[in-house]
Amino acid sequence: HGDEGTTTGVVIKTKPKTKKPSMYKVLMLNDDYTPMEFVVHVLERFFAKSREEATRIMLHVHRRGVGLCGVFTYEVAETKVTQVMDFARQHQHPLQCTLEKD
Ligand code: NFA
Repeated sequence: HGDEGTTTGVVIKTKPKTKKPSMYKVLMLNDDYTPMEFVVHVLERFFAKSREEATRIMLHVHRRGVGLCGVFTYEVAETKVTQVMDFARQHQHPLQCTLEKD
């Protein structure tokens, strides 16, 4: 006789090894001293924003207290924060930037 039955077996499901990286928001905080034009320059220089978009974000931070500069992987976000803080300090402005898990 041939095989009368149906082959059975346990299906082993494996996970794909790659996974999407956690993303982090870079936020900018308002203060009373940093000039508006300096903030616009920072957004253009470090976040590749157009003049229009940079102005929109700056005014949002000015009016609401905090605003989103961009969302990046951890290493990129940390680098942006460091670059902005160093640049602001070099120009003696108290501008603050922070990172927050998305
Ligand atoms: N509030 C600042 C001012 O009136 C402008 C500012 C905007 C500072 C956004 C920091 C962030 N000069």
